[in-house]
Amino acid sequence: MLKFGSLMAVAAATLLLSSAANAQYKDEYTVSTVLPSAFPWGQAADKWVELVKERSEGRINMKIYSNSQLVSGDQTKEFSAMRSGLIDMAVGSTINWSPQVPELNLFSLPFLMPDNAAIDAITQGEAGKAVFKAIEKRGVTPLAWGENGFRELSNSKLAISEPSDLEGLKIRVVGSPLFQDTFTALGANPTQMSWADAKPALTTGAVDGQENPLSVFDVARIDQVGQEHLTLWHYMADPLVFAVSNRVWAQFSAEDQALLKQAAVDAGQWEIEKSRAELADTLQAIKDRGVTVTELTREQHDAFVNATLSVYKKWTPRIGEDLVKQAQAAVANRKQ
Ligand code: X2X
Repeated sequence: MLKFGSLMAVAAATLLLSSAANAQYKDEYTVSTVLPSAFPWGQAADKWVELVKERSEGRINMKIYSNSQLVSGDQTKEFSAMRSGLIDMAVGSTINWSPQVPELNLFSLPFLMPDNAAIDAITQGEAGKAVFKAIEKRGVTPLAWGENGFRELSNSKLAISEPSDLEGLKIRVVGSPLFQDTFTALGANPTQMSWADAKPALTTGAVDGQENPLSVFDVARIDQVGQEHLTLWHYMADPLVFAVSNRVWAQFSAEDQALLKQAAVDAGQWEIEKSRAELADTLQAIKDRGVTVTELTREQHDAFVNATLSVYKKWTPRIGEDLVKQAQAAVANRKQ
């Protein structure tokens, strides 16, 4: 039996050890996002920070830097900055990280995921696990999924209901070269630019159109910069990933790693449910502002699918044949 004195010594040593471990913790961890708190994306990050603070009783503090400010507005640099330790954590879009993690282009394949059940079948299944492994292999620890949403097409010129309507239209596209290929296949004239540059370019008419989820169109008031036409084509959706730089991750105790992960899972689930539930009201608000909303018939939809098939041919080898097949099978077998 241990004497009281030795017990005290053990207790003191434990205290020392745990304070030594805590001493490695930063006073504050940086969390990068593109969109701030007015958007579901920013709210996902807010929720994560709040849950971690609460559950760690204030030991782990995170501060959000939105508008990609930690990478001077260039959202395609976020992943590299996290990998190199310049950014500790992020809630990032699969699109913005795909230049460094080619597997993430999976979600950008046009018309791969027809509905929410298809997104969930991929993220919550084997394909989702394989994508997380790909992220981890490149220096970042993924913890949970969130959602930016199905990206719909807007423009200032005409109601788009078939691929030929896009002929020659200048469309702002996001960070992965895959989007250049999709819009080129449709006959449009795509220009890649950051979110920071998108609204000014729409305002001056440097571009005619853009694609983003309804929540982004609504909150950023894209209708106010002449985007009068909106086509609901659901051609892709970008999940969000809650993640921590591997270097920072390794400094947390196993308990705190579990805490950070569970808080991310809970925040992600909360945000996905919330943003899906808000969608109908958001669409109504957009219509109420006088935006022409075009929905596609099955035939019109299929014309877009056929026009973009070449993207699969070029990008499947880059994403990984097995991963694409796995995702397609998950979608085909999804629960409705
Ligand atoms: O830049 C965009 O369009 C945005 C905000 O949706 C992303 O960061 C992918």
